[in-house]
Amino acid sequence: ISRAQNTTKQLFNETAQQKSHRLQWWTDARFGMFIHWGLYSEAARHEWVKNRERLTTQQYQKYFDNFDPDHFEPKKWAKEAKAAGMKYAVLTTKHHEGFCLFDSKYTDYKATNTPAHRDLVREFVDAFRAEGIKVGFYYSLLDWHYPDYTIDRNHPQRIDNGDSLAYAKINQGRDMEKYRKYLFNQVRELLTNYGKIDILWLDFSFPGKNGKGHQDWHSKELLKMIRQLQPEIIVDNRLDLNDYSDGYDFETPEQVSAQTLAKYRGKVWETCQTFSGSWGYYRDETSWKTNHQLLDLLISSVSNGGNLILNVGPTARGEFDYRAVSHLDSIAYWMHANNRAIYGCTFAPDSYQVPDGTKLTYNPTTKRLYICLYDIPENGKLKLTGYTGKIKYAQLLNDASELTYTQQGQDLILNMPKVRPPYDIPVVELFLQ
Ligand code: JFZ
Repeated sequence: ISRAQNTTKQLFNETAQQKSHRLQWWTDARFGMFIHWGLYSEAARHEWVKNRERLTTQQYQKYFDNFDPDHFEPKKWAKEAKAAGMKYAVLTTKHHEGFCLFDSKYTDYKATNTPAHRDLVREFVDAFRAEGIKVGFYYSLLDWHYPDYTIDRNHPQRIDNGDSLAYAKINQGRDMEKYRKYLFNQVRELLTNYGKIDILWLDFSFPGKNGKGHQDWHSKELLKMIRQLQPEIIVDNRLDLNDYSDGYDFETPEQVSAQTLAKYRGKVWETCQTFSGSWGYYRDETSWKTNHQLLDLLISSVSNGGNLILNVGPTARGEFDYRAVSHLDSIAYWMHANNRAIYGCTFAPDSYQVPDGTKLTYNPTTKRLYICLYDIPENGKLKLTGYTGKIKYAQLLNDASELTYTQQGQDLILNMPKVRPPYDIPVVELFLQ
C-alpha cells in the first residue's frame, strides 16, 4: 500500500475511538462563540434581509459600497470571548448574501474591495489564535449573489407557489455546475490560506421541491476535499448527508429550548443560540434572552452531553453591541467561578438522582459531580437520595468552602451556605469515591 492510500484509508475509515480522540478538545470545550457579520449588519434588521424584503442585488449594492467597519478590532472580540470562557469561535466567512469577508481570488464581492480594504478573516484568525481560542469558519452553501446559483424556494427571487417548470424557466442561463466549482474553490482557499482551521460550519441544505441538497453541493466529494486539506477539522451536519458514517461530525440543534436538549444525549452535538433572535446585528430587536436563560442553556447543554455556541452579531462598525457585551460580562463572571462544572463535563450517570431545582453535570475524568443550584432549599438542607457511600468530600465550587453533610438512612443531607453565594446559579462540587 502506498502512503497516499494509507492516509485516505485512515481518514475515511476512522474508528470510533480515533474519532472521539480527534473531537476531544471540542467536546471538552463545551462553549464557543458564533459570529455573524456581513453586509446585512448595516441594514441591522436580520441577516436574511435580502431574502425577506426580496431585495435585488442592485438594491443591496449600497451595503457593499458603504461597508466601513472602522472600529473592527478582533483582539477585543477575542478577549471578550476568552473572558466569557469560550474556547472556540466560528466566523461567517460568507453568509447567504454571498459577500466574502476574506480576500478570495474567485470573486470581487469581498471585503478587500469595500471601504474596509482588509481581509477580515485573516485578522480574525490571527487575533483569536493569539488568545488561544480555536478558530472555525462558517461558510454558506447558499449564495444569493453568485449569478450561476439557481433560484430556489429560499432565494430572494423565489416564485410564490412556483412549480418546477416556472423555476426551470427563471433559471435558464444559471448553471449550478459553475457555482459548485466556485464553492469548492472557496472552501479550498479557506482551508489552505489561513493555517490550521479547527472547525468548518457549512450551512445549510433544504432538500425537496425547489430546494437544494447533497446533489447540489456534491457533499461527499466536498467532505473528502475538506478532510484532505485539514485532516483534524471538525465539520457540522448541514450538507444533507445521512449519518456519521458519511463523514460529518456533529449535529446542530438550532435555537431549541433547554428542556428539549435531553433527547440528544449520546450523540455528538452543539446547539447554536442567539442572544436576541436574529444572528446578524438587529438594532431594534427587543426579544433578548435574560442572563439566566443563557446560563441555563449552557448548563443544560453540558448536562445533556453537548456544546453551546452562542452568537454575537457585531455592528457594521465592527463592534459588539452593548447588550451583547453586558451578557458576555455576566457569563464571564459566572464562568470565572464555576467553569469546572462546564469544561470536560457531560451528563451524570443515571444512578445519581437529580434533586429538585437542580441540574447535574459530571466530569468522568476527575469523578466530580456538579449540582447546579437553580433553587437553594429554603430550610438550608439539600437532600440527596441514594448518594450514601458515594461521596468523599463536598464543597461550594465558587470559593472551595467545605459543605458539611449528614447521613440519614438512604439520604444524604448537605448543609447549604447561610449567605447566598453571589451567583445566579451557584454550584456544589462533590468528590465521588
Ligand atoms: C441558518 C441560517 O439561515 C441562519 O441565518 C443562521 O446562519 C443559522 C445559524 O443557520 O438557519 C437555519 C439553517 C437550518 C435550519 C434552521 C435554520 N434547520 O435545518 O432547521
